[in-house]
Amino acid sequence: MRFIHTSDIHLGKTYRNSSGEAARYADFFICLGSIVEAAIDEAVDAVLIGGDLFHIGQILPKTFAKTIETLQPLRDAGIPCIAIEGNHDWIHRRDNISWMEALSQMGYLRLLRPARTEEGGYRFDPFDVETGSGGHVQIGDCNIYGLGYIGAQAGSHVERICAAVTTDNNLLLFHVGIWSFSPVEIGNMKLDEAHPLAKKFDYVALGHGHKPYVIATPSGQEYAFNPGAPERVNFGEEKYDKGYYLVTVEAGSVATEFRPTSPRPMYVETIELEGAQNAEQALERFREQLLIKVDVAPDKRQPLLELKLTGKVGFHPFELGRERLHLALEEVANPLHVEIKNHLSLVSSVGASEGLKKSLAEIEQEVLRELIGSGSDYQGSEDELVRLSMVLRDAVQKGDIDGDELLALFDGEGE
Ligand SMILES: [Mn+2]
Repeated sequence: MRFIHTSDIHLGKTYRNSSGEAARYADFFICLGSIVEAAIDEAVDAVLIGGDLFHIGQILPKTFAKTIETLQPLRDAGIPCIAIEGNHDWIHRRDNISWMEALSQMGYLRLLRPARTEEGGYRFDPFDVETGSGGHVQIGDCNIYGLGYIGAQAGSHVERICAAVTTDNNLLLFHVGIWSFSPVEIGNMKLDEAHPLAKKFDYVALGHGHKPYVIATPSGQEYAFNPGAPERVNFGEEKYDKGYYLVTVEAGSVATEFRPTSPRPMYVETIELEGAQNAEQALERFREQLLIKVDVAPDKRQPLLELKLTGKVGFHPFELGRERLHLALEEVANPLHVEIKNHLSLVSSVGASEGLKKSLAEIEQEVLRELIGSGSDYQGSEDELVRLSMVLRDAVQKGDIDGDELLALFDGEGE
């Protein structure tokens, strides 16, 4: 038997209200489409999806329609798509049919779910095409079993899972992470807890962690494989290998090949602006560093960027507002979507331990001078602006002018 094992497709994910919303939404369907195409080219016997086909349980109707469209060629080719639910597909309302169940009833998927016995054991009923439900499906002489997402107790269920399987040539679909291999912090089990699975299953098809990894018994027998997400789903995945497994199982021996996919470029970078005196200088350095860090060759797709701005600067960090940064970004990196974390701090001279006996007026003027001086446009005119501010303050405090008269005062000073 030859099959493709993929997982964590996350259809429906996008950046809401971002100009790249539509293109980003399409990324995940394009990615699944490329895997479907490969399955047909390779004429595999099945496609296995280890959970998180969808990004959320309650998907939009258009996501459902696009999923059908993307899976249609697989169905037309007669290649079964065998799937389990992940934590993202999980639907808590039992009175509602889930989108995964609907796809299974319509014949686009074979959604595998175990039943539970009264004693707390597992039972894998044969998959029924009519109802689109069951926990076990046979392809050739291979027995494929499906567990969804169990959560934190997964490790303590291994014994019961193995006890429910009495056939040979077994495969298991399991949405669970393995501690120290999986980058996800929840829904994991310990490595030792997983090993008994190797006795029962020739291949455990994992999903959950978006980073690929392989699990072997202490004697070195590889038995559990996590392909990771084939597209970059979240920031943090920019350095992971992206792809899926093409697997051949023959008489109990397993051969795997990791086939790369083509995810959208993603960068998570720190931009160091330490010591920039004004916004212009900072923007210049921002551009220089982007050019070095982000590869924007014309044949590449528009990248996804997460940028952290750091350093102590001589102007108010608010001056590097979204609009100015976005203009510079468009010029230099042309990103599809960008998230900026502004960690800049203003160099402060107030509170420095010089002359403690200052008059209130002096302190006021110093504070004002610093505030004004931290605006790049006002640098060099601090004294004039401090004096004007004091005039205005005095006039307001005396209460003898207001509104238009205050503005007239500005005009007068400006001439
Ligand atoms: Mn996932």
